[in-house]
Amino acid sequence: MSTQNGSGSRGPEHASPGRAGSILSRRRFLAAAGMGAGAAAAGAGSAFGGAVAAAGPDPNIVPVPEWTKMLGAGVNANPYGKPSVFEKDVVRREVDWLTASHESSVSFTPLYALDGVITPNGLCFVRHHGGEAEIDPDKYRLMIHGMVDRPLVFTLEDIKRMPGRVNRAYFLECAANSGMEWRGAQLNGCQFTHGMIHNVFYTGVPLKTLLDMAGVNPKGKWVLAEGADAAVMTRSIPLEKAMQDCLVAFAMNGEALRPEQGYPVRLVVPGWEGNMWVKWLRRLKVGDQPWQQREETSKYTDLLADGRSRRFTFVMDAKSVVTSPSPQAPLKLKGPNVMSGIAWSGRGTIRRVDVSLDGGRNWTTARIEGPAMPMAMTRFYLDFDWSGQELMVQSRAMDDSGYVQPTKAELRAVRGTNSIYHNNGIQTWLVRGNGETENVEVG
Ligand SMILES: Nc1nc2c(c(=O)[nH]1)N[C@H]1C(S)=C(S)[C@@H](COP(=O)(O)O)O[C@H]1N2
Ligand SMILES: [Mo]
Repeated sequence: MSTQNGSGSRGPEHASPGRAGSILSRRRFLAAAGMGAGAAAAGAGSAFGGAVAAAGPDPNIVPVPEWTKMLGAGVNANPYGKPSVFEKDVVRREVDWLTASHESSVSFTPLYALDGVITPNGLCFVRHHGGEAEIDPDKYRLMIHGMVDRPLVFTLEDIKRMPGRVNRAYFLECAANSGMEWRGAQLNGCQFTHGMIHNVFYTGVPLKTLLDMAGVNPKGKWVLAEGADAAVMTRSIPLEKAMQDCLVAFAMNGEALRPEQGYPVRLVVPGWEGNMWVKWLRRLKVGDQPWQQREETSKYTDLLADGRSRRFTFVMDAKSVVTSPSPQAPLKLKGPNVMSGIAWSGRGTIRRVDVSLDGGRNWTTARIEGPAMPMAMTRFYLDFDWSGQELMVQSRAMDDSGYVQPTKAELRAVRGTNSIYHNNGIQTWLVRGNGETENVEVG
């Protein structure tokens, strides 16, 4: 960062978000950080703990560290690379009381520690109903049958040599994400309140390609997808969606699917609830009506206040969360800070994210940074100045269909509190004067 950027006139370039804090422009940041012209003397009140003299640092201020005085490990010390040992706490976590067994359970993505838009493969949350199937790729088979002209069986090699392979980034969100929060703030960390989501680049073949090879009967309206795991996870997918953008994927982020994500083949159902993304995909059957499987009737269905249920709520509505600060990522320093968060929508592309520092009274539009792709996780930032006052941090996503993420109160007014699934209400984090951050709700 050059000190020259601090010179020049100071325009009224910062917008006030209200009482709770102030938004930083780059120029104001340099001034606040003591990096502007005229603030170059050592220790001149820098928010970054000591600027150095304009003549350059005294080499003795920073002694040669121990790691410079010896040879490091060889290039192949880890044939499959691992994160730094100092990042050992950045892991998936379970919530002990949530489920009765580890085989039918969920581990959560450590969103608070991640940045950018792609979830690293080893940190993608895992949701199993019958444990992880271990499938020999040579013995893997995918069958297409039902209302088709030619029932077909594919090997993995068949799928990999099909024409028309694509790469697409999509979020996968379990419909139960934030489900524990329907009746009030409960879990202290965005890993647990929002961590049933991941966003990776899939490589695969459009499901349409396979269905066209089999020749769908004109009466065919639904596709049944079945997994090869002990749970035999089975879901009905409208043929229209199957033909539109579903993928039969064999790779994530450039490498083979991880076993816990469905190796060697999983179904990708962009923008729709995670449960439909059948892992260890074994069978696709074409029919003229839905099969009314357990996971699309008694489960993944929203029970309303009057006892009726919403039927087939497949699309995941727009949602967002501030990942830092958050309970597992408290604010550490006063002065310049970067608020970071994610937004996504199953209806399309995230167009705008607004952030509030005072519990929803005043809003400022955040900076969307990096690719904003349809039905994919989108990153937003707000550069802000924290003087140590209490904050009530919120974010509100808007997508290109015009949909605006609702408050939890708005959501409950329509859906009641019987439901577990499809909670996309606005999250509030209370940041205390010491930086500690808590999951709360505003009335
Ligand atoms: N075969 C099979 N597919 C499955 C499941 C399962 O238990 N078995 N769980 C579903 C659920 S509920 C979700 S939310 C997603 C989770 O995908 P992930 O484990 O890659 O995060 O997979 C879905 N596909
Ligand atoms: Mo799920």
